[in-house]
Formats: sequence, C-alpha cells, structure tokens
Amino acid sequence: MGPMDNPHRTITTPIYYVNGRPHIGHVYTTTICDVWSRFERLLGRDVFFLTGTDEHGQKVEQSAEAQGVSPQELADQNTAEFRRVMGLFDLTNDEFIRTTDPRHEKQVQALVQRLMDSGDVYLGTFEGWYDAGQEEYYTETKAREVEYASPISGKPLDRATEENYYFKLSAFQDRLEQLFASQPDFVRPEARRNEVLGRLRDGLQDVPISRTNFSWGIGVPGVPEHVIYVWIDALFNYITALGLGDPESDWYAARHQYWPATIQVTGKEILWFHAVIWPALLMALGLPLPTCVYAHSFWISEGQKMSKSLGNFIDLEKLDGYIATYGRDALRYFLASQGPLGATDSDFSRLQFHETYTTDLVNTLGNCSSRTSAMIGKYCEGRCPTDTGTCAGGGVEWASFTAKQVEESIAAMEQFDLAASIGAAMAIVHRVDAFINDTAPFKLAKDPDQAETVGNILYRCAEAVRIAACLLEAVIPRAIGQLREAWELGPASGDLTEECRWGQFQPGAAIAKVALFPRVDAPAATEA
Ligand code: ME8
Repeated sequence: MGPMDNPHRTITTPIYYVNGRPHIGHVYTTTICDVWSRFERLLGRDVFFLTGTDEHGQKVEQSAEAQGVSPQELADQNTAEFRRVMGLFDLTNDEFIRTTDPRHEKQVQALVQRLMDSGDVYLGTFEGWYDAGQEEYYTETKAREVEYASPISGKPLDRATEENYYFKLSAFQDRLEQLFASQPDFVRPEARRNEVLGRLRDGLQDVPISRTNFSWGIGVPGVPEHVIYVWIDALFNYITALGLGDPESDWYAARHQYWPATIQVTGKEILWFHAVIWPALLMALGLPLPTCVYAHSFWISEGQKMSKSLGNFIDLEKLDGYIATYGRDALRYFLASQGPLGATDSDFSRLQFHETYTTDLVNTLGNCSSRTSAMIGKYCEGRCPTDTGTCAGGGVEWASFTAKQVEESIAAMEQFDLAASIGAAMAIVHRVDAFINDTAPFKLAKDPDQAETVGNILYRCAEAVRIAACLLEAVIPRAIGQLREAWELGPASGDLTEECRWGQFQPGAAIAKVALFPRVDAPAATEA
C-alpha cells in the first residue's frame, strides 16, 4: 500500500470519545492497527502508529454534568481507562493523543485560522436539524430522509438555527470526485466506497464548524464564544500529533515525515467524515492526502447489535474474563482473524471464540510446535538436526512452498487483509502436520538405520514452523516470543522477508519442548 519507495508507514485509529468506557469496538480497531504496525516493523519499516481520545464537545460536557464532575475530570478518568486498555492488549502505539493536550489545541486554532485566512472558513447562518447524541447537523433534505430521527440513537432531531462558522465543503465537490476517480483505493472496502460515491453525487453542502450552545471545546481564534465543532477538532488530531499545525514544535521536528498516513482505519459509521470532510480539509490546507481510508464493519454480540439498552456490550470486564481464560494472544488472534474487516459485520460469540482458539491455536499451531519439539527431544537429543537432503515421502518442496506462503502473507498484510495474511501462515503449519502424518517419523525412529531421514524430516518441520511463527508474530507476540526463547531463535531481525527464507534454522540449536496454548474447557451452553 502506498508508494514503495516511501520508507515511512503511518497508521491511525479514530480517537475515542471519553464520555463512555472502552469496549470491544475500540479494542478491535486499535488491535488491528497494532497488528499491522508490528508486522510493518518486522519488515523493517519505520512506523508511526497513532491512537488517542476525543475529549471535547457537548456530549462530554453533558455526561460530566450528569456525573457531577468537570468535563476535564471526566476526560481524565476515561482517558486513563483507554490507556489501561493499551496495556492490556499489548498495543504498541507511538503516541496516544488527547484533544485536551495544549499542543493539540494550539495547532487546531492555527489550522482554523489558516482556513479563515484562505476563505475556506466563513461566518454564516445555519437553519436545519441537530442530532444531539451524534453532535451532527442535518439539512432539511437529509433530516427528511432519516424521518427527523437520529439514525444512530433513534431519538428525534432538534430544530436548530445558529450563526456559525462554516467550512466551504461545497467548493471541493469536483476535486473530491476527481480523487475518487483517480484513486480507486482511497476508500476501502469497495462496498463502502460505493456508498460514499452515492452520497457525494447528491452534492455537497458547507459544514458548520463552530458551536455557541456550549463551551467545552477549543475557541475559534479571536471569537471565544464560538467553540470549534468537535469533529473538526478531532479530525485534526491526525496531523497535530505530527506537529503539522506548528512547524516550530518538537512534534513537527520529530514526526512531520510521517504524513501523509499510509492507512487511516475507522468504523463504517464515521466514514463520511474521513472520506469526504477530512480530505477536503487537507486540500484546503494544501496538505497531502492519506493513501487509504479503511472503514471496517461492526462486531455484534452473540448475534445482536450491541447497545446500551440491551446491556450486551462486550466491555472491559468481559474482555478481562477472556484474557484470564485464554490469554491476550488468543484475543488478539480472534480479533485479527475473525473480525469485520470486510463489508459485513462479525459476531463476537463465546462459542466461536472458543472454537477458533481450540482449532487454530491449540490444535494447529500449539500442537504442531509441541509435537515437533517433543520428537526432536526424543530422537535428536533436543538439538536442531541437519538436513542432509534425503527425505522419505511427503512430496513437499518446502523452500518454494514456504516462499509462496510468505509472499502471500506479506502481500495480504500490506493490503490490510489480516485474515488472509494469517491464513497464509497457518497453511504452513497445516502442511507440517500433514507431513508428519505422511512421513511418520515416530515410526521410522524405531529403525536406527533411518536416523538420518528422521532428522531430515524433523528439520523441515521445525524450519517450517519457525517461518510460520515469524509471520504470526505481529498477531500473537507473546506466544512467538516464548517459541523464540524455547527454540533459541533470537529476537526478530527487522528483515522479515529475509528471516523467512528457507534453511536458516541453525543445526545444533537447542530446541526445548513448548506448550504455547493450553487447552481450555468448552464454555457451558448457558454461558454467553
Ligand atoms: O466516533 N465494532 O468515537 P467512538 C467495531 N470520537 N468497531 C467499533 C464498534 C463495533 N461494534 N463500536 C465502535 C468516535 N467501534 C469519534 C471519532 S475520529 C477523528 C473521531 C470503533 O468512541 C470503530 O473504530 O464512538 C468506530 O469508528 C470507533 O470505535 C468509534 O469510537
């Protein structure tokens, strides 16, 4: 993805609202971005991975009031929760930006000032409808379309008349159409791109970007009674974290090379902001556009949409429970391999989680690595054997087979197809299992004349598992760390492609027995 000669890779998540607590959705987006970041780092790329919290706006002000605390206190409390999550899921973000950070606030004002100076932001009067829950304004036409009720919360829209500062989005219609035509991969997946194109064809209207009905936000420069619309404030995080709004800043000095982003990941519900308003803002500022905006679909919970009223959110307590039973890697693996990256939603069900864990991690990767190391322990004195070339049966051209899988796994990850990348690596492990069954080294080992063949077979098994492990390390870093230690593989080299070249397992290396994924009892049918 992106020009291959650009050595930098930047990935962003949405910044999360602090008026609620973190849940599976937040963990999901951040985890998949983490997997991609780790993978790119393993390939030797210089990565910047950004996440954070969106702390201004009316919703936060109202929630704080309801809880009898100041908006800043609420923001501090909940942002701490989000940071705790980063620790729980082994996330390796390079920055956790908060929109209440003075370094962000200062830059947002400077960026809005630039837009005022260029005429892209002007003072005007808005008449229309307001979705208080989403803090989103609707024109008459759009409000009629949604039958004057919020498509998210179902609550009726409020009538609104306000003098506001506007962003001249309508002026970018042609340029946006051109962008979508010339960069078909700008918005992915394709189904989402088509939705954006459909809405774009209806024509763009200017966007009010200031509010006067509350105060928890960043003031419009020189007009403090106008607060900058939370969405504009929030979108700018992607460039303020890199210092682009303040060329004198430390952030700019250290990070400006990370813009434009390689991939900006969001949920499907906020794609319009990222696919249309955001590029238009960047165009107005004369800044380059991200290579791709990727809008994933949603997790639903045990077959039902997650909602406050149903109380079925997979929240941090539930996630803690999964971690306690299955481990962090298992959760990362499930999210990355079964998640809603495509255009359809995915079901987070306890049974499916258990099945994925048992099938892929216990019975496949866990079993294959433990079988291989146990046999090497028994028949090769726990040392990596030498491959002398002769090998009974199996019929696998290991070097070319693994090279093909490695290429596929890397290409898929570059396209942000995590499941396919994982699948290509797991196919190696499946092949090892079949190879062990076909060649039956445990039978051959009974005949001392076959010792060399047994060594050759087991070398191939260990080497293939090693390669698969390198490809899976970004997804399940703890388990692969354990394997690296037990098999004396050393740390990742920073050149994944080279590391995955066949034949690098050092004969004589100590191979200790490993048990990477303990078997877990199936959940009771009543347990959801
Ligand atoms: O929208 N399944 O923040 P937010 C998968 N602050 N992902 C989900 C999900 C689900 N059921 N629910 C939420 C905001 N997400 C704004 C963003 S960005 C400049 C400002 C994830 O706390 C998904 O990534 O509501 C979604 O886009 C994000 O959480 C929304 O988080």
